[in-house]
Amino acid sequence: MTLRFLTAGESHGPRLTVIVEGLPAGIPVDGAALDRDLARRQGGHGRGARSTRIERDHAEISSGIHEGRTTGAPVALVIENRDFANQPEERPPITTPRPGHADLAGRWKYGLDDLRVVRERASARETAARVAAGGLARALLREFGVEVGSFVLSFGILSADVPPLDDLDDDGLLRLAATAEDDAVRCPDPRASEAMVAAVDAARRERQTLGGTFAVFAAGVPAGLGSYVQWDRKLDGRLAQAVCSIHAVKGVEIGPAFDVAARPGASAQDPIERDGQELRRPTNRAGGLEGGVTNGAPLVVRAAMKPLSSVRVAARSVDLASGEATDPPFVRTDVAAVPAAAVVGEAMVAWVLAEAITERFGGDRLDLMRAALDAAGDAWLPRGTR
Ligand code: EPS
Repeated sequence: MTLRFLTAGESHGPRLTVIVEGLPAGIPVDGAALDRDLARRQGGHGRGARSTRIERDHAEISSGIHEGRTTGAPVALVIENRDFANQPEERPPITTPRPGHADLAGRWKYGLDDLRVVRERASARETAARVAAGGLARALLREFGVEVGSFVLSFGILSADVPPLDDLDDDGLLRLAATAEDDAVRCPDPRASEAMVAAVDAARRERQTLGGTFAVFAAGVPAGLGSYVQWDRKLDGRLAQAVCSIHAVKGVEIGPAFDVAARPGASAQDPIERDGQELRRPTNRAGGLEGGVTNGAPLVVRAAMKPLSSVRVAARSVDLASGEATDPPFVRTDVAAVPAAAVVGEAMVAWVLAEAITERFGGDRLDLMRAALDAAGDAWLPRGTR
């Protein structure tokens, strides 16, 4: 294990804490850049009052950075929960589990009768801490020319009209992400975005929630990260785990995997072509990974997020205190958080790539990692990765 992070904190507790360990020394860290990512995660049409009006996430760095650079020591980051100040002293126990949430699982697993205790830790508020950790991973990746971005592809039944992602190179993907950056739902197709905003408003009126899909990509990825030799070293599997661990994400796809599954083999691969002294791949159906190893093409991961489980319409359940059938109490929530999940997806993909880069090039010192990257030449590197 080269890199690791651990988060702690409850959704309505005083603060979230994350400790990041294993970062090489020498990475320039810009606190304002971490906060920009935290703000990106808070946004997106469909977020509720807490995210948009109460919280103003800021990562307080309390260790591991000296004169703006990592030292090799653990980096501790703290994010205040401003909503903590609004919590009443006494909060009645919750005994009716909400379907789709971790409530019932928490009772079974930890014997917690007050399901509020489960909710507090299982809440997606925790993803703020992940984005802070991901910001450090991103700072490392930037030193290697790797950029991670994202955009929303669908909201409910509405889909963005974008070119097939397997036809796009780094620049094409970066352009889509730039278009999505200022969009209300982080969608690169303005027409679809308008309809998505209206769909969120309609869902809010109908007391419903919406899910959707998003893409996360990495541009400028060096070839040769990951491994094909063992299941837990394969980068596709590690990316799938990382992205699927995001709250409400139930599916992950590398490249156009589900579409490719329906094609005959010859049109499901990316031919290897010679281009002068370099190799090029005219398509990216593999999503940037062959054999669990990066192949120099952009890394493209898509994820499906289920609609948030806190709906305000009848959601049948059982009160575990009385045994009676009932609806769970409604708790304030977002209508949709697909744009936020996309930003969390960036953090998770950045994290896995930072791990893979430190594994390949050594994880103690940035200068030695750079030298190792320069030494890792090959007569037949993919185009643009020399
Ligand atoms: C969440 C429920 C909502 C979200 C929260 C995650 O919080 P509350 O119940 O306090 O309104 O706003 O997300 C965040 C606060 C955040 O920063 O992402 C849940 O149950 O997961």
